[in-house]
Amino acid sequence: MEIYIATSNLHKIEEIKQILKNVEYRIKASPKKVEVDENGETFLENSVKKAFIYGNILGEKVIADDSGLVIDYLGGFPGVMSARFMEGKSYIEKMQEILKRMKNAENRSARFVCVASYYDPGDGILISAEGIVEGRIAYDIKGESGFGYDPIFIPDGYDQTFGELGEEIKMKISHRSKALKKLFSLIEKIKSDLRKK
Ligand code: ITT
Repeated sequence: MEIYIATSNLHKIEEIKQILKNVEYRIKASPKKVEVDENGETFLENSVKKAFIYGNILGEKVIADDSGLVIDYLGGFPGVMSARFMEGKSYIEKMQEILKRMKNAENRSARFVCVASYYDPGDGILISAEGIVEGRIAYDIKGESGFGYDPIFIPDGYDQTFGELGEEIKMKISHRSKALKKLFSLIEKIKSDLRKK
């Protein structure tokens, strides 16, 4: 059985395929790029919206991911705006701007949040799960691994950014990995409960 990934972000596709390499489904990139107006106020709202729109357009089972970096000192910013903040500028420029806004910040606590949603347009089942990795914002941009804001995020328990820590550690502890693992255990549980009825 196949599940398509409802995203146009190539980095997410790679991470999701890696995280889900042992599930019993074949995880594939969406064959179509679908425009979704991500105007929701929460990760949950945008995640469900992406899953629902992609699922209905493709007519296939899909998983969507809405995620972002939540910084306490900036009142939760960029949060759901993580992708659209300073749109058109490079991530180096975006991270420089964040570090500038946090120049005097002692409280550097932050977290990456991901809400992953599964939608099957065949039976109408929609399931979502959240994953969070707590950490702090670094003083400098460091490391080239990963994508987006990885070079300024230091997860709890480590002294280096996700950009420096590399793929293997990120895959173990990331928001995306936690959300997807929870999501797939829920899918199994709900489907098996429904089969018993
Ligand atoms: P889709 O909507 O097509 O999935 P997107 O990149 O627009 O792609 P989001 O709206 O979920 O996805 O925005 C997520 C943004 O949050 C992403 O572009 C990064 O800037 C940031 N982000 C999320 N997860 C991240 C991670 O693991 N590492 C670094 N930055 C991340």
